[in-house]
Amino acid sequence: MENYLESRDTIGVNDAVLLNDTSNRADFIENLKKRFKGDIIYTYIGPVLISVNPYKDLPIYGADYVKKYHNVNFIEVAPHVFGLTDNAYRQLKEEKRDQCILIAGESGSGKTEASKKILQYIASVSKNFPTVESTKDKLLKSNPLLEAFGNAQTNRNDNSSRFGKYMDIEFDFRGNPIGGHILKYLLEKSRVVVQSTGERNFHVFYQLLAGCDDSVLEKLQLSRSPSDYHYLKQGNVKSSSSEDAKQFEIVSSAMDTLGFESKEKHEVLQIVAAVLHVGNVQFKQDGNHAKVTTHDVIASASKLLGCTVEKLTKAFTFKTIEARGDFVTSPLSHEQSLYARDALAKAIYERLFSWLVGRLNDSLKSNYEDRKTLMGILDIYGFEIFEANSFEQFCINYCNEKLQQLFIELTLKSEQEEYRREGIEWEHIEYFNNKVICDLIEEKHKGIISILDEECLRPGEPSDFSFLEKMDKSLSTHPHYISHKKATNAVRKSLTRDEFRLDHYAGTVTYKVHGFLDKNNDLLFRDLKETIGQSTNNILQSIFPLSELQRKKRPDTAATQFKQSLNQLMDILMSKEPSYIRCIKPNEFKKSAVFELEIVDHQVKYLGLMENLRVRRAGFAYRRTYDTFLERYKSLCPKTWPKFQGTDRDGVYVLMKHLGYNQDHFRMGKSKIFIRHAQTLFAIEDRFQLRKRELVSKIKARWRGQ
Ligand code: AD9
Ligand code: MG
Repeated sequence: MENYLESRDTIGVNDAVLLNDTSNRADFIENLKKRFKGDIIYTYIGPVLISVNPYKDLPIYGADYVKKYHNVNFIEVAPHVFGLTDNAYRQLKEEKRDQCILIAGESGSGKTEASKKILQYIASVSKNFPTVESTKDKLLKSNPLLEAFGNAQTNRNDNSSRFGKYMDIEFDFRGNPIGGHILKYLLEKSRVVVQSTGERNFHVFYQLLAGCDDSVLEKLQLSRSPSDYHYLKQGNVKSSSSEDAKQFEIVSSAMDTLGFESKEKHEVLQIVAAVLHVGNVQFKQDGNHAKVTTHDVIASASKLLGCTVEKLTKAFTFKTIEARGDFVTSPLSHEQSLYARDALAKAIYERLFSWLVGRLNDSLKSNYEDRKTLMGILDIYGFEIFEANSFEQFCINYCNEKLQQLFIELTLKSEQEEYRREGIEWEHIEYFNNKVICDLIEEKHKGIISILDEECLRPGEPSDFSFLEKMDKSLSTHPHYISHKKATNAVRKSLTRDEFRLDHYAGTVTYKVHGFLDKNNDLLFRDLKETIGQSTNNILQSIFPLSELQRKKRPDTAATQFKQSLNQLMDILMSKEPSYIRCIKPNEFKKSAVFELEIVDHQVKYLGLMENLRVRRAGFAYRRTYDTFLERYKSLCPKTWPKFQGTDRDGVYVLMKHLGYNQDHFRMGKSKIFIRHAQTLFAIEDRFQLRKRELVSKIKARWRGQ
């Protein structure tokens, strides 16, 4: 605790609750800025950790730091992701309570980095028995593998997560990691076939081209240059092939650690290579249907996909439909063939990604029979606003809304519960509850997802425009939905006829409606499924099971599946003891040492940090159990020094009265004292330091006298 109080002498304050005026946002941000400039990126609001992305490597994650935080109460040391993790880990070990660490913040704010530090810390402080070592190794290696396939360079972040990830680390009764399990959420698969300017496809494609041996490259019939591939050159990004090559080594060795056999590994690479070849297949319009013009390319693609050229060509240029038991085949146009080609590439890649996660889970599975305790780490894609926002941004931002809602409800709830438990009066704090936006998106029958599904399933000729029209009709009065029809003049001018706008908790986003129906339907032509399902590649065969062709029931739409999986995730998180990390991005240029007030201000506002601080404060800035409080300060009152004859609670009361404090300064809970303002605590601490010096000099004087 001494260190915690000494925070007044470090740069700014360690815990924003200690600021003189906690309702002043400028002061709060000034504190973050001062610390950031001094390379202190972490600050607490009570138990919530704020992290400001430094955009440079800081020497604060080494073994010395692990040691500093290990088994130390987190408020006794400067704020750090290790401190928060240690606290959760100790609760898990000592109280056998499942934990979860929720990391939020916008794209590029440092969530994924934080999640890696958590894993690193757990791996460092847990025991190193051989079995545990191997589990830890696998857990650590799962990151580079998943990042290679699921992360990409975007305009906001060079290593942006394009999927949501929830990972449970499983522990035995001694608190040693024995296994793990990963849940993944909606991969942004459209990136496989299109990238905006300045963005790349998923890392693995570039890593493969830069890093594999010449002999493998030849087998995969690839060249080294990304610009030879339609799926890799659209973003026009210059990237470092040496960096990609280095990363390929890491990914390849991760696969070894995770137990991939060499055949399996080769099959994975074949699929990755096949996607690149598929992207280079070209067509021309010949009469009323399309014909393949790139014969060498389709030969390479079919070889790597384990099917014949004839079958693949047919699947790209014809479509078979089942109608009342009969199969009708018709030719595709040039445009439809391109669509089929891209749909196949996306489906293959997405299913490969799911297969990889499943494969990782097999490898991380423990055969521990007793009750396991769990620590979940949630690292999702952050809130994002691009120039053009589509179905993917809609899902990503919806996911962030859900997480924000969980944060609001749980932080307010747990704080209120503590007061109730302790019998302390509670004044309600107003805050913006984004449930209204979650409802707008997900409410049954009325929400955007329902409207979208209805359009997708409607007979006739539903289109993106008819979907937009329906939304405009039924949601126009909603305060967070802005339609180009109903909006004011100024807004109308800024919205085109194919757009709608949502006022998200984290900002206003304009969505282009193009592709919503198609992406939500997420259907793949039967001919393509059949062709790939008969592949000689074992992985492809397993991820395109032919039994799918027999299935009569239509699968749930993409948005509905996503909604269901998010709601399940919320249940998982609610059942655990949560800790929070709120990541902040200091500037839009991925630059170190630049702290832009406006950008930080916006994030502080929408993350609800000021409300969080107010609740924490309004609230009592400081609380301590009676025994620890009395133990520290008992020397300040003759009735409690050297020992109080009575309960700790009475002792604390007598002590506080003796120091001249009353109900305005503190409240007595059932097991804790609650001190309203930090200043009160500082004053007590100052008196304590003075008293300590007096006592020490008395003792010294006595020694000298002897
Ligand atoms: V996204 O929503 O997946 O697009 P994240 O995950 O929030 O985003 P990420 O953790 O990937 O962001 O951080 C972006 C970049 O910032 C990293 O690649 C690092 O270069 C940099 N970063 C983030 N945190 C730290 C840190 N603690 N120390 C040093 C950091 N650099
Ligand atoms: Mg990330």
